[in-house]
Amino acid sequence: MKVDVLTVLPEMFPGPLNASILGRAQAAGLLTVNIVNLRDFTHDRHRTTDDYPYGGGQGMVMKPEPVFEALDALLPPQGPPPGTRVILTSPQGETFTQSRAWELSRAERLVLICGRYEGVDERVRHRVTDEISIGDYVLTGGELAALVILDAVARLIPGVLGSGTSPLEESFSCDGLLEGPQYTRPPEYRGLAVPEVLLSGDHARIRQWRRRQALARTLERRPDLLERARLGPEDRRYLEGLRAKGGGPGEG
Ligand code: JCQ
Repeated sequence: MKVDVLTVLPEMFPGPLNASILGRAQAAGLLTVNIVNLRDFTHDRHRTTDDYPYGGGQGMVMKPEPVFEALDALLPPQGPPPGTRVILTSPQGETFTQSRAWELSRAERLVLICGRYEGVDERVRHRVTDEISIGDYVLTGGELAALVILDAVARLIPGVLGSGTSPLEESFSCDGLLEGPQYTRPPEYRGLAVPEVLLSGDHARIRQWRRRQALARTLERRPDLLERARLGPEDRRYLEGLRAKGGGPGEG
C-alpha cells in the first residue's frame, strides 16, 4: 500500500512511522509512506498555508491552494482511480472503527490530508472521498489522527504482523467480544496469583474459561457490543446467568 500524507508539520511523522511494526512494514516494501510538506506548494515568501476566515470569526482556516496543488502533483488529472481514497481527518467526519480500518486496508493507495487551525477551506472537500474522525474530541491538528488511522490500517495489510499474530483473533475481530484477561510469568507476583485454570494444562477448560471471561468483560464494559457479537447457545446461557446475578458495576 502507498500512503501520501499532506501536512504542515512533516516533523511529526518520522518517529512514529519508523518505529517497530510500521518501520518493518516499510523496510519489507509492504507499505510506502510519502510525507508531503504543504508549504512546498505555496508561492509566497512566508510559505503561508492559512488565512483569516471570510465573514470573520476566531482562528485561522487552511488555504485551499496548497492542498489542491499537492493533490494535482500526486493524482491523475481525471481524479482518484478506484483503489485510491482521499481522506480528510476532522472531528466532523464519520467515526473511525475497526471495520473502517479493514475496508481501508484493502485500498491500493491512501492520501491523508491533515487539517490544522480551526479547519480547512470547504472547497478542499470537493477532492475528498472520505472524511474521518478518530473520536469526539478536538486535536490541535489532524496529524495524530492520520497516524492513528495509518497504524490501524497498516497492521491489517497481509504480512505486516509477523506470522503467528493474526489480526482476526483480537478484540473487535474475534466474534465481536472484548478480550479477557491475559497473564504471563511469574505465576505469583506480589501476592497476586495467575488463575489456576491457566496453569492446569487442561485446554478444554482453558478455552471455556477464556470464553466466559470475554463474555463477562464485554457485558460489564461494553454491553452494546453483545448486540452484534457472534454468540452460540452456550454463550447466551452463560450471559443469562450473569445478568440474573445482577451484572451491575463492580462485578466481574
Ligand atoms: C480528528 N477527531 C478529532 C481540527 C478542524 C479539518 O478540520 C479540522 C481538523 C482538526 C484535526 O482533527 C481532529 C480530529 N478526529 O481534531 C479542527
